[in-house]
Amino acid sequence: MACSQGAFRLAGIRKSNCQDGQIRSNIVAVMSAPSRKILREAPSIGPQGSTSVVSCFDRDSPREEITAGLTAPHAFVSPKYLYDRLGSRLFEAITELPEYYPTRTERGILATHARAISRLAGSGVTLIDLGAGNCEKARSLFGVLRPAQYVAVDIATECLQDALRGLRRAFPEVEILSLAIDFSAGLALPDTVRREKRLYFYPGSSIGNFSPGAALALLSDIRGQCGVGGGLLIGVDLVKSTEILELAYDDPLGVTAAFNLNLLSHLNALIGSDFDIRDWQHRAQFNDELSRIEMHLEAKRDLTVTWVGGRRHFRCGERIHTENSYKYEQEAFHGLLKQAGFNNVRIWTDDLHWFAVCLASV
Ligand code: AVJ
Repeated sequence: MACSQGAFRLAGIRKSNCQDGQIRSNIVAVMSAPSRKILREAPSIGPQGSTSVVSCFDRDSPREEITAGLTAPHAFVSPKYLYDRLGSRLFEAITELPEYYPTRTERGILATHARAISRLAGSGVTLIDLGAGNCEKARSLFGVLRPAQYVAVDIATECLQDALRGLRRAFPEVEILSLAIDFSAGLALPDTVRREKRLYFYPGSSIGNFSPGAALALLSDIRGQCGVGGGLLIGVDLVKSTEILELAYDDPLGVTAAFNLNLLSHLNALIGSDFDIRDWQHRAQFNDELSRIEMHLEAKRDLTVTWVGGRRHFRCGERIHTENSYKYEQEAFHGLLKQAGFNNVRIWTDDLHWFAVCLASV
């Protein structure tokens, strides 16, 4: 599905059942660079068990989208706004915390099973890295996997360029591309991406930001794109004790708190709001029923926030929901991959069964 210049295409409207029985409509739009308006589903944030919010907003001015979330009965902001410059650096710091086990656990699984992974994936794959970031995880596979082409996809590509320079030097035989695409708004790739043996790589349990229904839609999209001979290599965080989960998202050093609170400075810069960070505190809780970590920002006193185009009064203790991070039972995630149309699934985990890496093919 090549994406022609300047085109804006509504790829499809799907309805899928969520785990909580709610019907979610998922509007997926495919767009190319010059298009401004995008239609998408905000990654599963919203009041508990509610239907998803479908937003139509201007790419360069997220004001309407943010206003809609801040003025909703249960205020929420999409987790994508956690990642401004400082936010991306704070996230990198999180991945080095002893309490934040996902990054190092996944790295260990990939290192231990790199050979098995490349044997199953075959040689000369087109490795498509969704949310490449600093490319560290894909890079760890290069030595054994030897991809024919590497495509680094990310919304923010400044950080990506430095990483790619190093990668090009170390692996001159691999063709390396970078694409600035918000793939959660559609997976269409330009014609420069090889069609043969597409291996999508989606590490870090980023799939956990989506509700199970939206995750299924994304996995089905990937399944449709990778075709026969291709596949998906995906990392997913598994259910474990509430204590371990909550410590990973509320570390004693306060790095995750800073990461969450920094969202308010990002909003101040984006929409001219007057959030005072000192009025808010970080909250991270495991929601057992929905099997997800929820991050919120909680008002420490009664206050009013004002911005161009809106205002909102918050009572002391009232919260803004900023992120969901779903945790899966291994069997449930296996089921989701099968439902998405992947018939062959291999799963590797660590000794403690905290994290899983899955290789799925058609
Ligand atoms: C990047 C979405 C995988 O959910 O664990 C880390 C983001 N939030 N600490 C996660 C995050 C708070 C992270 N993902």
